[in-house]
Amino acid sequence: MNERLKVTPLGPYIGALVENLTLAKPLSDSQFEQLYHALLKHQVLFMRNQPVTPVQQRDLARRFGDLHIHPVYPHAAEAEEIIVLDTHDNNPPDNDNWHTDVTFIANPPSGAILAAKLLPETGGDTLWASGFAAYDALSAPFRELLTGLRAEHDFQKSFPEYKHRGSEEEHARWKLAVEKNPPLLHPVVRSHPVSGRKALYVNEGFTTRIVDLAPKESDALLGFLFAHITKPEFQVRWRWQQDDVAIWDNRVTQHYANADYLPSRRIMHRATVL
Ligand SMILES: O=C(O)CCC(=O)C(=O)O
Repeated sequence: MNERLKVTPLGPYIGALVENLTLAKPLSDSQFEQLYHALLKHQVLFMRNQPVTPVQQRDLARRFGDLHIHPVYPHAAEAEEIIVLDTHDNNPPDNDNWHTDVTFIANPPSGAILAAKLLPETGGDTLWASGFAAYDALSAPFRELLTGLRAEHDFQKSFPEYKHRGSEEEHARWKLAVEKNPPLLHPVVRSHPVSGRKALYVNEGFTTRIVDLAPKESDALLGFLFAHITKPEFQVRWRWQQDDVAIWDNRVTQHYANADYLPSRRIMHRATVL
């Protein structure tokens, strides 16, 4: 059997289409290794026509590492490691902001796997941006200015209290999550733990301030960095089809889920790898 994956880049900086594999079945070591290397290189991979059950998705994600269980998002009945993002008029999407997943913990997830389960007729695209490309595009003096700076990341910035008052149970879960996840610091520029390559590592979803600067300096710098990282040059945009799967390197990318499809419903399943 030919186990060579076909990997086609979708642009110069980020994103590739991967063909010739079936994610519902356990991957051989060779397939996994090719997939992993493609992920390191392209940062986000897309695969068409991959109907995976929550258990199959969880098992695939476990090949990459231990899995994170989200403190507030609901999960699939069959697997608590699979977040269900079921959005519609009564549960509007909340991922229409540029974010890196779960940077409110000390060791944020290394990656994630997202599967398209139910799609609107049109809209609902997702965009990813490369922190490598954004960093590389900065001038040398500006990179120097960023070196050593630390930024605060706060769970409540993306999960504010008013959105979690739907029921007493929901509010109690939110309060526990806030207690367990106080704001913490990450470097503004981080090095990829495998390649050592530097990437910009602030995201609008969770980053609140640069603690080494005066508040006005921090606001101005974050404003610039949030705008800079979302330049179209550093992005790839994916138009989902039913049963598409995306896998991304969460250490050096951020993403934005377009919320342009209401009142249609959209369901995505996410596994998050620590
Ligand atoms: O629904 C999507 O396309 C992306 C979901 C997302 O932003 C996330 O899982 O963090």
